[in-house]
Amino acid sequence: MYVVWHRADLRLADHPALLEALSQGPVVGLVVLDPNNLRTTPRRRAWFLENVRALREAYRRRGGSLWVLEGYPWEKVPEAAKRLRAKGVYALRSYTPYGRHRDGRVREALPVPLYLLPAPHLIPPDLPRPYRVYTPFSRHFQGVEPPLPAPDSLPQGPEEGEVPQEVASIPLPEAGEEAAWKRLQHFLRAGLGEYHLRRDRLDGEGGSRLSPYFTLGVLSPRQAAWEALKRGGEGAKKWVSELLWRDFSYHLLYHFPHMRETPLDPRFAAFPWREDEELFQAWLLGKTGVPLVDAAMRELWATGFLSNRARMCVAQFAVKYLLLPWKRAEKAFKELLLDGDTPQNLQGWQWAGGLGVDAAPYFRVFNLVEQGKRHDPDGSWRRRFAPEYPSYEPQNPVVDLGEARRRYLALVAGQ
Ligand code: FAD
Ligand code: IRF
Repeated sequence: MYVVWHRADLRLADHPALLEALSQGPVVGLVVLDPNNLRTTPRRRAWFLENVRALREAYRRRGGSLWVLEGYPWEKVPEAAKRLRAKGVYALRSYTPYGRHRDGRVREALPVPLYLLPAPHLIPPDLPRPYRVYTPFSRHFQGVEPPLPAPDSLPQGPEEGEVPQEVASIPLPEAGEEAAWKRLQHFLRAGLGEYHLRRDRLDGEGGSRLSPYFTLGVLSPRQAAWEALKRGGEGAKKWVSELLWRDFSYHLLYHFPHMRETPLDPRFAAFPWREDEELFQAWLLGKTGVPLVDAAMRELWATGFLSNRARMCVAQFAVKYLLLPWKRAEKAFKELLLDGDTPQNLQGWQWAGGLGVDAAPYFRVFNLVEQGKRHDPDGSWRRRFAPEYPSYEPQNPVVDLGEARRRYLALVAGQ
């Protein structure tokens, strides 16, 4: 008997560890509900748990079983292995600081081997040479291998543990691999061809909205890139380059774990961030008087999702216009996102905030009125989430945009 331990890979298809374990003998799946991961907002807990439930159903439909245990992995994985008399535990390698720490502790506590197989990234995040700039990193992409099939049937085994119920307070997308696959197919048909032309829309309708699935590994980037490149064209090329940004995020955090606390650009290490609670709350709750920012933050609260363009704008506003403590803003933002992911969110904040990711020039400060007009030309997105504003012009804003911009530029010039 072998254990297949699922973490951020809540799927049966394109799962190298599951197939490898099956080639060795019968398997039982395992998810450990880890308090270190689940200390988060109800919406995010619910999204994770609903996908665990869907994975259990997928195991059952193929005749197999998924154990769900609650506790610290270095206690629960050995417990499962012992009770099942497993000869080994298989999982996909994790590249995040906590994931690596956890896996080290589990390996020490396990009396049987822990086999960690490479997860299907498009570029392995652990490339030995560290890159801080995206383009040279992305050149390591050498085409995509075909994804692995899901097993047709799974060996019968005992089942253990319940998946707790959690109330999300916002509507969630449909959980599970089938739902992710349906959304992928819809995007390939309706969105991929014009992706490069429509991806900047503030309403996010130019993108796939697959990020909540990628974050939990309900869909693998290899499955997505394989299907997109099969269709080909400008849109597919651009879309795969965005999937490579995801791997770039994992690469950055793997090589520079300190970016969790400090900007990659050392000039910002001692930046005079403003600890102003009122300003922070105005930003977080979408009450800044800047229509684009307010529409975006309210959409985030209401839906758990935001387009890439809107994320860039609100992160820039927090960092460059309000000089809010970037780390606190980054964390609060992540807790509201269904796709909130440590490497991608850190990369996004440090990139949009000009804090040292890639070659994003610090002096580039978005004009938030122009951004609104350009990327939501008919104003329908703004009206949906911030209907009190007749246009993208600020109304009693918490800062004067022109002054704040000059203040920021003067501050960075002096660093
Ligand atoms: P699509 O446009 O369909 O792109 C396909 C996939 O590529 C996405 O699902 C995502 O996995 C990946 N991707 C796209 N753009 C990026 C990017 N700029 N960086 C890294 N990966 C990317 N994405 C997250 O998944 N989790 C986060 O916590 C997160 N935080 C962000 C914070 C900021 C400040 C910024 C600027 C970006 C952040 N992103 C994050 C990246 C990006 O905004 C989202 O992945 C994207 O908007 C999701 O929509 P989609 O699935 O329709 O993307
Ligand atoms: N992984 C687990 O193994 N156990 C859990 O309880 C997890 N809960 C999560 C909750 C949310 C909102 C997200 C992700 C998880 N994950 C859990 C996946 C982790 O990201 C993954 O285990 C990673 O390797 C460790 I979003 O940080």
